[in-house]
Amino acid sequence: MNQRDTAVFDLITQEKHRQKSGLELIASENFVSPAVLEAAGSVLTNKYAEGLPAKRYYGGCEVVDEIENLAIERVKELFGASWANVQPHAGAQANAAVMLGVLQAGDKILGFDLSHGGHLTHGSPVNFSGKLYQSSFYGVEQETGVINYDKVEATAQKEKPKLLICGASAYSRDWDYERLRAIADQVGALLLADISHPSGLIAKGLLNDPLQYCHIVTTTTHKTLRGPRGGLIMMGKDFENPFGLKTKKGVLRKMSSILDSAVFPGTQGGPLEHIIAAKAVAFGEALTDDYKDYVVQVKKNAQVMANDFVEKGYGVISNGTDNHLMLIDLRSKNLTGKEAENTLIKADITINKNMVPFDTQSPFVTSGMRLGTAAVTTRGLLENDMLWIVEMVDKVLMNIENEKVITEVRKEVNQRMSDLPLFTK
Ligand code: DSN
Repeated sequence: MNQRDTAVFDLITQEKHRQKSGLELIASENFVSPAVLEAAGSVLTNKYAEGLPAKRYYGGCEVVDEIENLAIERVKELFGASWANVQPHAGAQANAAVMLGVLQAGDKILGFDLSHGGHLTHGSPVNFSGKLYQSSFYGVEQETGVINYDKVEATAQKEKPKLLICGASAYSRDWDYERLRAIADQVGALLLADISHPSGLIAKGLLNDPLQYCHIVTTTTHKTLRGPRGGLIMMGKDFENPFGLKTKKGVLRKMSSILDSAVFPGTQGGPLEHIIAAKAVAFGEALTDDYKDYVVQVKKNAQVMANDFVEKGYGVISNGTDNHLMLIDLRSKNLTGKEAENTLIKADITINKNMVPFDTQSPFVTSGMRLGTAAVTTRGLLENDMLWIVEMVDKVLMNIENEKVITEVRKEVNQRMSDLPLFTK
């Protein structure tokens, strides 16, 4: 039992080397601090704690209760929320719990089209959200790459969804939550914002505030928020449920109680208290001025990167970005997303292929690639480095058959990145 499991730990060492020596441009990834990593790898993984702090189904939860309360209080302070549940294991689980809490099977939902930058859990037919509920979608305008809220309103009027969902995994523009709330109110829908991607920028006031207008907000904790892999649910203001659900004493149940029950026992078992501790550490970090400097730099870096791609003739959707990511249509370069992803990885540059709005390719091939600056900014890279990154990406993409050029780029990338820590500050 004391023997080191070299099969696994050698692979972990290899993965650490990969992360250190390459350029991580996947928009949904980031590098956590040593403190977040320590909490995630702690003995808290040993503890069962089904239930909520002070209302558990197991003994010995005094310490994890304090940890979970810390995570809840910190995230409420960070976003100005009045209520939060930090147990969802991931963003998908947070969305599943919200839908279980506010919908009946067969109810209508309206979300942002996956092929325009939306997310699987917002109604895709291959996901529970599209199988259990009747989904319809809104998208972006072909000419601008931006959402037309008049069209969202028209679709909402036609479909009369019970839940209107906003948020995306590949949309680089800010959201008009105030307008979306007005639309939701017109049709009697609840409004859910899934802010998984830009939540770190929202927390520090660099983008519009969804908590002011949306009934419910979900996010992952590992993207711009720079915590462990996980999810959470929040509300700006708790409210009495509009479905007439009552407590045993005959009073209307609060949404917070319905959502808590939808997480456990509705959709999950025991919470991952080691991950909740790591979330608490990450939220503590996100409350600092250093983190504000970080997200400001993430946004600056994304703008410089997007502008430079535009200058080099790449089809950046909506011609720029308000957040940490950009979606690039490669058709003007006669490339597919699959070719770009597969070639860039040979130079240790990691991106993901992505559908672009009105794509003519399948999801396995795609016409686009998605890039983000959250991870490279954590490594300490600044605006000038973004110009270098675009130069490296462009050099590879313009020479996809030229192994010599690709090898040269890989060496340059490795040389520049290997000396930098994964987490700067
Ligand atoms: N897989 C995440 C992303 O890359 O955006 C969303 O679930």
